[in-house]
Amino acid sequence: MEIAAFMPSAAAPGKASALVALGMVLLAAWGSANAASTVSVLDAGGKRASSASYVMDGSLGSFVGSAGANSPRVVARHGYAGQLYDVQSLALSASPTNVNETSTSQLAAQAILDDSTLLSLSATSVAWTVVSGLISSISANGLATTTNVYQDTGGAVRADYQSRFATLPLTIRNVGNDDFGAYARDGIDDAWQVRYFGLSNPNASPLADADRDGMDNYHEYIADTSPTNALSWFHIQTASNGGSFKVFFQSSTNRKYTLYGRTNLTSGVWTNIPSQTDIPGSGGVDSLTDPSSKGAQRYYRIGVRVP
Ligand SMILES: [Ca+2]
Ligand SMILES: [Ca+2]
Ligand SMILES: [Ca+2]
Repeated sequence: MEIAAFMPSAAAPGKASALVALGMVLLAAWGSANAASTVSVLDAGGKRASSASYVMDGSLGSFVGSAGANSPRVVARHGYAGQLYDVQSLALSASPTNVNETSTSQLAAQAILDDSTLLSLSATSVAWTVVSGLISSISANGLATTTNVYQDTGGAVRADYQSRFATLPLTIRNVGNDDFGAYARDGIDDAWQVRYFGLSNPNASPLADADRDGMDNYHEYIADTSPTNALSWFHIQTASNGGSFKVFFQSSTNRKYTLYGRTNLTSGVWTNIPSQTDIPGSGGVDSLTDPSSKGAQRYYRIGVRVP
């Protein structure tokens, strides 16, 4: 913002007084090579100058006054011991607005006054409430505390001051994947449990086999198969030996697969095939191939890993 300095015309004092006595005085525009002002009007009392761009109160023998610009609307006051105002609305802020789960954010409120100036409010003078989201509390001094979430989650807080209120959205960031409510610390990604079982369902526990397909929830999670569809469970669908062994399975794009083999079904060490290790799934029926298996008797299994 720029506030132009006001310079009365260079008339002699006696002449200026005579002009003021006539009422409104039109002052000529002033300018230089670096600055210019629109035409200013001086009121009858000789204390206020205004133009299309600004208003400026002068004073005679005291220290109070105000100056302002029209666009953007800003008013500054100087020298007043206090002022009367009306609160038109509230402006809220938070630091940070993207707050981690089980962390805090400091809320703040400003009153927007009838002359468009801002008045910072102490947080304790404002009544804070939670509108929505996993915000466990807001202290009297405006410190909001978030709870665990299973994914990035929106929330909102509200501030009431006098007869005005405002709301502010916050984002609660998911930091840990296994810390949400009844699903915390059970080895399964909470978002996966909520996706299949809702927010708090005993059927989501790792040892439960909700769809009774013989594979419990923990292993369905590792394989990224559906724990609520008995036709969905991880297994080798087919195998072929067209010169070398190839095994087929339904894959997930969120998992990686490794082919293990050995020559005896009941004994020996399962050894991974180096070229068939940690292969990303395509989401369709994939296959892994043992290139060294030609003519040999071999047994296979597939390992699944959560990246
Ligand atoms: Ca979490
Ligand atoms: Ca969990
Ligand atoms: Ca299943």
